[in-house]
Amino acid sequence: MLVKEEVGSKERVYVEDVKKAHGDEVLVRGWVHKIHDLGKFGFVHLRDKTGIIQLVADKEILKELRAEMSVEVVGTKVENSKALGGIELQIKDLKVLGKTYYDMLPIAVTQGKTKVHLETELDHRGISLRAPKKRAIFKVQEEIVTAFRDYLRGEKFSEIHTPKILGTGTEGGSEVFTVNYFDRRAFLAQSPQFYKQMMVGAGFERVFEIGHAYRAELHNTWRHLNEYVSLDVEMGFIKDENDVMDLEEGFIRYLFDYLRKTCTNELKMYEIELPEKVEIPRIPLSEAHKILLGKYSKKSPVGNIDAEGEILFSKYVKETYGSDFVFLTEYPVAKRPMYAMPDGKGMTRSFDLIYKGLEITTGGQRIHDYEMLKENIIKFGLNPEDFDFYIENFRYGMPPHGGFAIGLERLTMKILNLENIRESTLLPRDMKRMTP
Ligand code: AMO
Repeated sequence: MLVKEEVGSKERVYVEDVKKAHGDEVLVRGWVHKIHDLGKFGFVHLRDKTGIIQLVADKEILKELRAEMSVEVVGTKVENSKALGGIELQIKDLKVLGKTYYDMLPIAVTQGKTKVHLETELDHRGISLRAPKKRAIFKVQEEIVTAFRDYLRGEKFSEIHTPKILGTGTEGGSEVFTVNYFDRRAFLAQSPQFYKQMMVGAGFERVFEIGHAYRAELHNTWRHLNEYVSLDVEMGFIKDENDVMDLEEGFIRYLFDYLRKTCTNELKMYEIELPEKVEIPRIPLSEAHKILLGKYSKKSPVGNIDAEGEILFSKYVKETYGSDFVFLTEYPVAKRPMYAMPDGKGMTRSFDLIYKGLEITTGGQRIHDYEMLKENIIKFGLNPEDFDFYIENFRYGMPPHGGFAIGLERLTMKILNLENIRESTLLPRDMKRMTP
């Protein structure tokens, strides 16, 4: 009975479809999730990408099975109210597709929460991700990306793909990786900032990109990665930065509705109830500073807010407005990049979006006037010639424009209330990790 060459010529049925599949017999494929040996027979849980189903196996089959081997099974459907999903398969034929070679699994896949150190989990990603609760994180992440794409396409945005190897840094500062590019030095893109603006001017008007960004930050924290996925947006013909915030707020609403529909089980696993109503207050940074000082005796760095401030201010916003989100606006010129549009009062038309105590977005209106941009680059102590390719785009009628970027891993982490950004990163790159 065991290890037949050909189990059957039937078409494979995914676990979630077994109940509604035609006929009494079905063919399923997947991994041996759990084995419960009762002597004369036993129960085996089979896991595929859609779920887990109970199989009833006889003694002969049981003795051949090991946890996590991959198998193909033809079984007869039997209703059983005690089984997962109310149905089980009585094994008729079973074929081992992928053997196992281990003494002990490095991670217990069957536990809801793998009880190992995060680093061990990351060392063995190919097996740790098999745990349904870990897999769920990336189902949610996949749906965030889909929602982002669907929402923006619905708003007439075009998807673009820009280079990650650059001749100059984008965001400035020291947080840029250098790479050898033949006989020259090149940089890894810190963001698609210049290119997304360029494409607005190139007639695309509204663009978005889902791509990697690189930051040589010397921060080994729960919220920093050295390579992350940036959900970038740029739109032309805006009135001011409020149009950009309106767009992002619209996306968050769309996203939550979308996740409620597509990730019901995953959200349940993490006991997450996404709010039905999303209305995000917009508060100037200076006001946030006053509130932090008055209410929590918390001093903030000039022109910014630190990690502790973000957490405290989120608490205040939740209590006062009932919102998990807050836009902080009116950041000072000196604290924003040279492309940020000044408001004429020493501040910029830029903002951050804080979600449950963590910055997940920076955005704003950009300078679109050629002369003003050139002057600003000089004011920032930079050489306009180094940005020739960028500022050239501003000579030919660049419309007023603005945009934002969301860190995908940060957004995923906060939606699911995870503690460390590495949990919502498939294969994290941080100061210590370059494998797997
Ligand atoms: P900023 O540098 O603030 O802005 O980055 C935007 C968002 O990207 C995410 N992020 C990170 N996530 C994980 N690890 C990191 N080291 C990291 N650095 C940034 C955060 C952050 O809010 N060009 C502008 C965006 C714009 O104005 O359109 C920019 O890159 O979620």
